[in-house]
Amino acid sequence: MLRHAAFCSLQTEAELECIQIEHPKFNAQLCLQGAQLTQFNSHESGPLLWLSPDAKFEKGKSVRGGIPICWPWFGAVEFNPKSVKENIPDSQGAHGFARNMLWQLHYLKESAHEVCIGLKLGHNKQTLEVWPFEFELICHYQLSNNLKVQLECKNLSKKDITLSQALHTYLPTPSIKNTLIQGAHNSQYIDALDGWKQKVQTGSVKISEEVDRIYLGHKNYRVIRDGKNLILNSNSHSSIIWNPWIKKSQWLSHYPDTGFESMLCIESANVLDDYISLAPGQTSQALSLELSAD
Ligand code: TA6
Repeated sequence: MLRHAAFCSLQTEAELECIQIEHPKFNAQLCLQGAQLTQFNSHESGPLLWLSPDAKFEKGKSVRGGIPICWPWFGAVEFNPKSVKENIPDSQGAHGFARNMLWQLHYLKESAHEVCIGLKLGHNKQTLEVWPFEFELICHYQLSNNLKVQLECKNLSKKDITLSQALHTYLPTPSIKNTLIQGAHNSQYIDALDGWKQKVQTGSVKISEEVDRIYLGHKNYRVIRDGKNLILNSNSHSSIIWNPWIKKSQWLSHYPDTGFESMLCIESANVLDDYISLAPGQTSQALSLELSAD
């Protein structure tokens, strides 16, 4: 498919194969590992994603930045509802296996207006050892001046499956101190840094310390920052806002000590009571996000 593509080519970045896209409206980098969009630069609005300056492109490890796909569980296994975690060995790390595995190119459609790329991951010996279900996972990217992502799963098993998931989006900001996140006023959230207490958000979210919060209910966010604002719309009924701040920045992998000053994560998710259940043969309503600037 790529051999005859007008805007896309396969490039090797360290240990990983990535699709490099040079389109009249944007350029982007999409790694086959994890189906991870690592870079997206709109010619109209500038970069819409943050990639760590210390990012490493290593086999079997998610790249620090862009949009890691957390699936079929989000966060630490023990963080999940019983029906999700009962199928996962405790030894497993955070955020599932999909972001560390090699996906296949499923389709590619190019036009002067946009590039649509689909990537697919299916069950295999490795996944079945960790998660005893047959599945087909497809991630659809629709890239133009802005970006749309849709993640859908088909249950190929003969039994119900339950899962949690997130599009773990890293967003750039010129200065975290001058950044406000609108869209969660009066919403309940779980504070992962304060004993998982349930709290209520008053006004915009400001980041002046480590923040790791799971917001409950459907949210669309506007990130007010120096320069163009970012708009992140999603169809999920849970979302996470995260910034590691000073202390955690010093031990996070492939992340500079000052990284917290120029990024934040807003993660479109289906977690806690918003987890996904699929009957045999059922396809999930896609977890979708649309990211733009204005
Ligand atoms: O989404 C927030 C979070 O769960 C944080 O607690 C932090 O661990 C972050 O994800 C990054 O996780 P990672 O495994 O990619 O380093």
